[in-house]
Amino acid sequence: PTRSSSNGSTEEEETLAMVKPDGVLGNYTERIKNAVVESGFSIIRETVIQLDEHRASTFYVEHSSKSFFSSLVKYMTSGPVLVMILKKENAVADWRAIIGPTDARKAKITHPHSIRAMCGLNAEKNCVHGSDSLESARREISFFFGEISTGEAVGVHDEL
Ligand code: IDP
Repeated sequence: PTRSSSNGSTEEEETLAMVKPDGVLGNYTERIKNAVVESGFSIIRETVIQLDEHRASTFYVEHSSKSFFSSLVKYMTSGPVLVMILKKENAVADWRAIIGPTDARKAKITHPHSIRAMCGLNAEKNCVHGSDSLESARREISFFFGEISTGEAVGVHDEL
């Protein structure tokens, strides 16, 4: 539900989106950014970075006991990633809906118009990330961008 603040404007939300290494290396970045903008998100900040093993492991620490963890870390460090803060009403849930289910093979069947159906390969190499809750979004935004996340600048570009 849309909440209204006292001045009558709708409250917007921020989420963390990432084009994973297979997405960047497969040249899907522009298509994904087009989908972002066409879906009504503002890109508040963006940066291209190369994750190292420690940083990738920390980002996915909740999966550290899973059998696929070492493979996941290897995948996430296999090339650069594009990290973006996306902003709009209901950003967290809407971005999750647009990227589709985790397993890109299933996405191709059940959500053929999703981003993971477009550029993902399987349950691991699924080309994009989206925060799964507002709490995760806050944690992930500060993980990549520090505490100063609520800027108004659009398209700030600080690629490494
Ligand atoms: P999500 O990215 O859709 O939120 P999570 O369950 O949080 O999915 O998993 C994080 C990431 O770990 C996935 O995006 C995918 O890259 C990888 N992953 C998840 N499940 C599997 C699996 O069963 N095998 C291999 N990799 C997986």
